[in-house]
Amino acid sequence: MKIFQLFLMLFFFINLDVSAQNSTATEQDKRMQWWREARFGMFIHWGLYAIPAGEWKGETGYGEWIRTSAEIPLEEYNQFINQFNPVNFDADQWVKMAKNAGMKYIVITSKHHDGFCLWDSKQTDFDVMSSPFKRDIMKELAEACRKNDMKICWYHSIMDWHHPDYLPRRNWETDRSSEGADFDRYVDYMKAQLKELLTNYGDISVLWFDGEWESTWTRNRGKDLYDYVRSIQPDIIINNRVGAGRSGMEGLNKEGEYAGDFGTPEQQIPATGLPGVDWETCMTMNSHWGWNKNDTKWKSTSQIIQMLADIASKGGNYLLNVGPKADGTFPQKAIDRLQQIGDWMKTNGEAIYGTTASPFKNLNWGRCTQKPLPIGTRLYLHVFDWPKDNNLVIPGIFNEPVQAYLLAEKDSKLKISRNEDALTITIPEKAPDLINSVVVLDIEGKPDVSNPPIIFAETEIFIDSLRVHFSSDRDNIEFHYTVDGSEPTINSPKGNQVFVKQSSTVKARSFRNGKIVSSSGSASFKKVSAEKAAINTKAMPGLAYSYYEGKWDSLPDFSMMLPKKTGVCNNFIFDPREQIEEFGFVYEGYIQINKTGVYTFFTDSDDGSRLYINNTLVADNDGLHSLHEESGAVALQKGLHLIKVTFFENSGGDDLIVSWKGPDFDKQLIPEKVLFHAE
Ligand code: H79
Repeated sequence: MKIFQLFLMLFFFINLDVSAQNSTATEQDKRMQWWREARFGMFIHWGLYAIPAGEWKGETGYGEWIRTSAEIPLEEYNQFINQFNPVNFDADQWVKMAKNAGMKYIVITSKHHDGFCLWDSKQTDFDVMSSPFKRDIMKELAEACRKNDMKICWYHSIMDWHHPDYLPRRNWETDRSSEGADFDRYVDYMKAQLKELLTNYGDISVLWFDGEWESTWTRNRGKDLYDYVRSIQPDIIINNRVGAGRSGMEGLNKEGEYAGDFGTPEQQIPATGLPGVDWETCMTMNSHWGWNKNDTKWKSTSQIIQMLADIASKGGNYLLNVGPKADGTFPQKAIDRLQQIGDWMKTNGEAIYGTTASPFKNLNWGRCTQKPLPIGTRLYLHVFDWPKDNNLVIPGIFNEPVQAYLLAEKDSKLKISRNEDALTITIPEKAPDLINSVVVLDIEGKPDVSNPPIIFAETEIFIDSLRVHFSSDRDNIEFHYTVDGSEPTINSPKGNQVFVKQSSTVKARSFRNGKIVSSSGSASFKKVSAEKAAINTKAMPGLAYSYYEGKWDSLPDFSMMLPKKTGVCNNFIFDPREQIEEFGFVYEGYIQINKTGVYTFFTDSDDGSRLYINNTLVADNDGLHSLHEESGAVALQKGLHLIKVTFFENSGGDDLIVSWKGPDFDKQLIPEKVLFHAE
């Protein structure tokens, strides 16, 4: 990703997560405060699927998806309800295990995709009250949480394989007719259930939606649901899966689609956290969410503790899953791990709770988290690899050190010395902890570390000249830069910006009092000439389209195929389609450019798309994926230019959004009035 793209992304994330919800940043900050402090929560996946425990007809790899993965007919699956009798369930014990592990909130499946409800719901008989157990599990847990100062949160699946009105049906459920099914009625059912969950159980801290990726779920339904939930509990926090804009398993949202309060990377930790965006990694302790008795792939305590530190060092939360057994107890392996994590947290929790992301890009011995002090900053150095030479080196930090000590031994006074831009802390021979020993380093001021300057320009290409500017969040620095790719020195030109007039590699470096205080950042910009406009073109309003049918995993060569239908449409729309899945479109025509300059084109599509200008590929967004955006820039003369967009939809969600940004306007949908086709 280019630095200027990253900038754009941040801009969007920061703006949209609040504006979409009509609340101000401070309201949002207030609402998110406990969650940002908490950093560590317990996910619980529990339901009928705990009974087969991952096994069906000799296959042993299933989890909470068993009904669909093993294609179990509804009536057969429904029978599990008669066996659901977790007599050893003890809400207090569960909550105490979470609390003892250092977790601050519990997110439990009120309903997973199978549709079974763990509370007493008046909306359905497919709930715990119809099982032999007949106890409202949500009620008992909510009460136990309240007693133990633990936040209670619901995971609630939008997708529902049980409710007759839910659509679409699984394609293998051929004998379950969808005739008469009404998705709007399903949404009413879901809302009535959420009303129960949000009125009968006290304050609910998070609503964690899931199963939003099917074609029936839309951006507007998401916004409506978000508003509905917050109209009942205004302070509740809602994850981004309430909307239809999640961008794959990495769990963050594509631009403009942030209908929710936090992103949800699943089973993964984003390589770099995103400042200004709240996110939470959810992860299994073994390799299933629901209980699977044959799963031997348990993560070690050490892996889990290091992941917790890794996530905190990137500014995120960790939601660690337990899949309880059918008798109501936690698996022993989970109990052991929770206990060991708790042992570490008792000494080191301070280095996790309420911390923010590391100021360092990379530390070869571990991770760093930080907290502001009344004056200065406390850095928590999470040392995974305890140096054998007694020296813990913190590279590229310019602050004056105040004190250093081991978190496990608060009165240990560690010696600190400086060697140019590195601080070295003299540490004892023996690590206080084999997994992650925390060394506290207090410094004066805000962290001033040698990250290179950020180099930013509107686009990567330009026609005449381009303004490139430099920034950094550090104080008291000056930039020296070069435009020929060489390393900037004190003798290089100084300033916050440079206008480049030819293709250049720009490098910038931070200096303070004539001394280098960072490595150099680098970015390349290319001078191009604007493509000539078409001449003598007779253009009519609208785009020519060709409509195709077929099942593809990537864009086929439409030029080799016969379209099912052709015609003219105003826009990049699917209206001419004859089926809602397995189709493709080619839109072709001209786009009118009113001012010579550099234009950036974006396609945002589910599934794949490509955008060509004057027969050159500008944005390649091919592949089987949920809503995902790609872009590219091109320099164009005033006049008409060829535009072509290809698109295919396999199954699930479908969308094609084509936007652009020009020299005198911000990113927007391409308006119909600039689109034409040849006569
Ligand atoms: O509850 C657990 C899982 O059962 C549930 N989420 C966690 C918390 C889950 N359901 N499905 N999956 C996980 C995997 C689904 C992946 C995909 Fe997609 C759905 C691939 C394509 C559609 C979402 C949208 C991810 C990529 C695009």
